[in-house]
Amino acid sequence: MLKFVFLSVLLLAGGVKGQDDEFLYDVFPPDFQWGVATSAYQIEGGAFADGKGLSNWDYWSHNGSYEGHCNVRDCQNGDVGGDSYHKFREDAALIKSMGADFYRFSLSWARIVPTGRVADGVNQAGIDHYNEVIDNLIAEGITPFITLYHWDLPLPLTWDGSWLNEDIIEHFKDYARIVFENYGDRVKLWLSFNEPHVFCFADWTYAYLNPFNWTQPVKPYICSHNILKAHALAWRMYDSEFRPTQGGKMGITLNCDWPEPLDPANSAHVEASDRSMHFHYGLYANPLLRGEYPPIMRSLIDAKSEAEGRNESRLPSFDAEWTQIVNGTLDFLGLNHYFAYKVVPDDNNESIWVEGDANIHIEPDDESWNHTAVGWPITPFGIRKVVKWIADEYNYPIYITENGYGHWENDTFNDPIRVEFYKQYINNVLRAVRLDGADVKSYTAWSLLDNYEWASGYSVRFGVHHVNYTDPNLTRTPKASAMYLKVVFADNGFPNATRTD
Ligand code: PNW
Repeated sequence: MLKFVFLSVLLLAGGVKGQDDEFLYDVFPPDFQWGVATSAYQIEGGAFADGKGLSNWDYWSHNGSYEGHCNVRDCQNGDVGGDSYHKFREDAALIKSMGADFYRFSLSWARIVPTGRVADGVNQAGIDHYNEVIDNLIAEGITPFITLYHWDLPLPLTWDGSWLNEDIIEHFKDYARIVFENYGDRVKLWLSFNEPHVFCFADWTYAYLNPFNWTQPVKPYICSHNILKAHALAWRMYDSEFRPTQGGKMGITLNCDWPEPLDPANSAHVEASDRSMHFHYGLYANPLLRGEYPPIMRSLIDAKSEAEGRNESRLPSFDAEWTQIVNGTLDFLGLNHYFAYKVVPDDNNESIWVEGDANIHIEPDDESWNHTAVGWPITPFGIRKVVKWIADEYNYPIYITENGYGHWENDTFNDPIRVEFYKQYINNVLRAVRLDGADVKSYTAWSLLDNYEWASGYSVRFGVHHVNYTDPNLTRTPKASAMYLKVVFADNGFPNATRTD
């Protein structure tokens, strides 16, 4: 009897949700690209090697504390980490054995430009190192996809105000020039920044500045404004000086989780979700594609700033010249996505976080949602919705540059939850492409290997390869998820049930 009730509920749910909620057996377009990702501070180690300068994270993981605690769980640092600085050949072999098309990794700015300012000199040993990394990838048949800035900022620039000091715009451009000059003959895919919304809005752990000072947000918007200008100048320089001979593409990658309306039938809830999307994704995508902040951000923050008695809006504006410079400086949109959350409208939310300015409130997760060991919801439907929203709003090529599953401590090599995570999330990307018509060009799994998960140190593992940190060799071992992705990559999706079930 119970079995019967359970079955009918399942059937009913299937019937109500409709056909396109079902697992889709189909493949991605033939030119779809598959990759795996890491970032410099999270995997390299070699923190003091061969003339590298120090970064905010080198400093921050060793010094200082927040409310009497180490800044990082268990006071861990990235001095050695996975030691990819020395093991990059081994890493490339892992990528090759997965059959990935590309490897997304980031450069340590301080390894190439030790003080962050090119006028102080560049570090030839650092430049040579990445030449070896790139040459080796290409020799292995793997396309290098480089992020210029994935949160590790040369320390002197950090002391100078980091992304709040607009001098950094020119320093970033100078660094980008060195990078394009040295690697652009072989590297054709570039990301300027990884997730400015995280490092501009999160607390000091990510940028070594406290953007909020625990008042209504001003600094996160200044940080974002400078990021947009820095991106635009680097893109324009690439476009005019390097693209004619090098012929690559440059985008930015934006983190965006999915704001699920608490009641999808309530239009006010849907509008709240929409506002959250503009405040997270549109904040950067809109200026770069349309030359201005999303109109809903402009009107809400301007009105709030006036009500707070300010002379100027907390959201800066681009003057006519900057509007021209910033507008139209993307070759593709990057997306990092992990989970969904529930939103409702709230016009009186005094929160100093995004919710306050966006007039939304975040509700507890749906009871039916499972969570990763580290507490992030596992909501595969969210990646389809977020991709569809971006595709509908901007009608632009989308590269999914991160998606993955984090777990406490030493997973065994058998990681069935991660396998299921990839299966369901990638299938939802497939539905966004095949059923919703989104122009998604690529998918990237985060991460190639276990790594330094920022303020969580080594305690959270996102890798599809296990790293044994107690073994001096830092041995890498494929988890079941690496082997599962190998099949999905080879099949370019899910052609039928036999290979991936
Ligand atoms: C990303 N969130 O960060 C970063 O790009 C990676 O370096 C990091 O290892 C990975 O995701 C896993 O955390 C995020 O709260 C940090 O939504 C926080 C969020 C999303 C992404």
